Amino acid sequence: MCCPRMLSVLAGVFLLALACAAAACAADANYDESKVPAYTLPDPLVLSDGQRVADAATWRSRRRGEILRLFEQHVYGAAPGRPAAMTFDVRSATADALGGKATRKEVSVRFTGAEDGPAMDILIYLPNAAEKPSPIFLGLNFAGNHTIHSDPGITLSDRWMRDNPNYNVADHRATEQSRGKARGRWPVEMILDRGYGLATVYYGDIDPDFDDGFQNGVHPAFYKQGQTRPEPDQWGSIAAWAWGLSRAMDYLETDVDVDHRHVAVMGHSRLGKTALWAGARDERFALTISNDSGCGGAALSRRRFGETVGRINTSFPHWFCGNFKRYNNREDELPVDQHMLLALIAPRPVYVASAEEDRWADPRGEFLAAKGADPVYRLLGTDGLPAKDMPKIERPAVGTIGYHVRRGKHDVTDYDWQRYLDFADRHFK
Ligand code: GTR
Repeated sequence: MCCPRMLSVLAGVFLLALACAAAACAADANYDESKVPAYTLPDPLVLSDGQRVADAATWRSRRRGEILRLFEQHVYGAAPGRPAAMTFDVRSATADALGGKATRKEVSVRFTGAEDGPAMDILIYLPNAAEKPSPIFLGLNFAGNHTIHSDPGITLSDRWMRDNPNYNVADHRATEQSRGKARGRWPVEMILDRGYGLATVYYGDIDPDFDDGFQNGVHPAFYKQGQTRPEPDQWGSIAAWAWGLSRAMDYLETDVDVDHRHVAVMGHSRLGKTALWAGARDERFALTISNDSGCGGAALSRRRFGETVGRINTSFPHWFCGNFKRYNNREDELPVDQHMLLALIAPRPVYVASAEEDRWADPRGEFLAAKGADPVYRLLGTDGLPAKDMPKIERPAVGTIGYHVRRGKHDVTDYDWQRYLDFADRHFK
């Protein structure tokens, strides 16, 4: 029999479970540093045949390629190359946007060249006060280009998006009230005032973020005859989003107002994982920024702190390649760990940012991955990460690898952007 008291306890437990699921705080997630299991990281400077990588030439000619292929095969999946028939259509260019501060462009990229095929829209702001061509930040956004600023000149996205009352998205469509809803994460004026441009794309243009067996988004356009979903070592959604960033880079290379040798690729959370994979694969990205990317991004998988491989593959089966599921609860069998993802970016600058309260993303695991990439950065003649121990809150450690942990929660803040702008100044100017 259930007495009223028991009923209310049961209801309480149920509500707690719901709240927990919403906050993605798995009841079984470990947040206790003393319970992090002992682990041994694979050595980025040992070749698969056991030989040591003793010089930069061996890293370049042999080891980098080995690690890249391991991440393709076991983690993100391999993506196709640049489609030969892809087209760019500059749909608008306005020199007096944001009260004269910026030039705004909107560019449609048709991946297969077909009008009715998969496509993405790039929104670009360039600083009018600075010399052109401008260095630029490129990042995917979560809810449409129209959310990054209230500028009425931005085309309102008509794509599928996740329902979200905070963003005024209903029936999977954005509304006029969605404009500017993500502006807290995109300080456009601050970026322009520092002399940088900003380019952004709604990630759902490339692949809508839900598990539909890869029937929508870019994947089907690249299936071989008779293929209905990617092979276990072919691209999942993160690899597709990263591929989209490379296609945006293809456009930026053609834009005379953009300094395409100084493009910084940046992303938050799942899009931070994406920015890292894009920066790792595509050496045209001069600088890479990971904001709170966590599991499958900058955090070491073997620590099993906060979100784990098993948990992420269960919540988001479409993010990684099929083979990655083999490593659910078997992290030690992974032939790589995420310090090797950061090492793939070497010697190009990489910045890893964590937030103190974002334990789900494992701040310490993100720092340790940056530390684990340091020997590769040093072998390649850079200063790597100048920090022996985890830096204190809001005391960034900055070399060719940068790291900070700021106060607060899982988010992108002005504090983060100020550090990224300083980091870009340091390496671009
Ligand atoms: C969470 C996921 C994280 C992170 C985050 C986000 O639910 O567990 O890995 O990617 O979403 O992208 O906001």
